Amino acid sequence: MGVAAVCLSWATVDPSDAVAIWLDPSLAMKPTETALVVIDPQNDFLAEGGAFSKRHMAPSQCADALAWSVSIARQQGRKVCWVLSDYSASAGDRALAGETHTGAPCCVEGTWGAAVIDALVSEHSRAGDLSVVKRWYSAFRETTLDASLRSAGVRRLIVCGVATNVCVLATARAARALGYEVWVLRDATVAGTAGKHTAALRELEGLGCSVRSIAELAMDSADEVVLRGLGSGDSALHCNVFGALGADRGALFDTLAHEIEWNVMMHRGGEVPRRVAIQGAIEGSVEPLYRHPADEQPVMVSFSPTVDAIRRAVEARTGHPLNHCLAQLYRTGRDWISAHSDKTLDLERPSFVVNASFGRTRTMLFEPKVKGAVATQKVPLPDGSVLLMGLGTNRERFHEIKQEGQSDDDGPRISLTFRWIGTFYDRETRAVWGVGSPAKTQPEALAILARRRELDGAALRAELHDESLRMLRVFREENVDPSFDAAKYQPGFTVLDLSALEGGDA
Ligand SMILES: O=C(O)CCC(=O)C(=O)O
Repeated sequence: MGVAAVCLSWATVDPSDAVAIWLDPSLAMKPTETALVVIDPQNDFLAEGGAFSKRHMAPSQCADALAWSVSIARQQGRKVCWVLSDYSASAGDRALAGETHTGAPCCVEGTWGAAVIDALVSEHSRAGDLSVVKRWYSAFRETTLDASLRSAGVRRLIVCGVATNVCVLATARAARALGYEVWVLRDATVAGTAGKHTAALRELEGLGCSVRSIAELAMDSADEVVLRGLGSGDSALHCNVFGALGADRGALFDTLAHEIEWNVMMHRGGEVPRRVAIQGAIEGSVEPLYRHPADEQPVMVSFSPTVDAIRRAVEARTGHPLNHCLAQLYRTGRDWISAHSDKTLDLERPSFVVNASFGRTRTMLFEPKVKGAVATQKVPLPDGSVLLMGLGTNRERFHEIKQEGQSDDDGPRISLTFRWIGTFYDRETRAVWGVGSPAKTQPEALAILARRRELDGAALRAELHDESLRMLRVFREENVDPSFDAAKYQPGFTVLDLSALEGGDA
């Protein structure tokens, strides 16, 4: 009888799904059967000046991470459950009643410290959310949380918040004892030290919790999810973008790794710690020209088929054309790109600089150019994601991908950085025209070349040297100035690169 019942229910399932469900029963869970449980997103824990926030590492990064987790969970149709602490002395004997482990008053009802952090105020307790107030470390102790979750049909909890080794641990432990499946988001929880955070995550794994990342949460559905307001507010991360290309997760990485011809690129006499390739919309002998300080750039080739298909999918998100792609292969976690701002000399404005990511998730740091002006943001770049970086973010913040991991066998990542370039170069005539050149049209560029042909060798070398030096100086200014005005690039430059400076000034 049991066998017949099983056969009947399997008969209603698509065979490929059936295999997945057999491999991982949790895949069968509906989004509404899972709840993101946000623990203690309160000023005393995470805001500047909060009683405990100094005891937590990078509270502002945790605040961002919580806001992103809530946004992802909502877009995926999961429940969101808010857990706030009230440790008021008036809460009575049967409560922590101000007796936190440091003895400091914390989350006293009605105070600023007990209020929800700014990053989450507009999200907190929306219609359909669950919410409890706890007086102990565990969100289940003397609350209605278990009853509320069960009546909402929730079976899996995705726990985030503070602190990893205190309330997150106590709540996850209680949840496991009550029979819930529990995920803990390692990059949306925080503790007083990295050591305490890591030890608590290990303990959580020992309790049977699955420790995951925000990127894994975002990838835990086929649908696109979008995190807006990143960087200076004009940037956004789109996850799960390429399902329409029909590729399984990871398949695009393999295709790109083989399809693209990778090159070594030199900068300041050394190899950049990545492999690179440049592709673009080449028409006849004319290509889009993107200039930045580098000793040399690989020769541009036409878009290869997969890069072109990805470009078109990305254009549907930017709403403007993309005619240039810098492809980069981070061979292991030891490959990296240093903190910099993109040089916007040749960009159409307004436009986005777009990083499409494949393979291993790496983290993009958006760091303020003026130390301490705003907190650094750490944006995960999952496989199949597209980061649209606005030019305001590029102006006000550096972006960087740091080394991570300890060994060379860490997984690789490919990024495709697409740009909308408004400067053009003719390989046959060497003419340069468009937004980043004093020549706005091809005939004007040819006229400049004709004038130069009249110069003697020394005069020509001096002119190209001066122009290159001016270009380098403005590049350097753009790299560090958070209020850089692109008008400083005017009237523009005709040199392709900084090679005229070789032997001095570069
Ligand atoms: O790999 C990435 O996603 C970032 C690349 C980047 O910052 C750049 O090429 O300027």
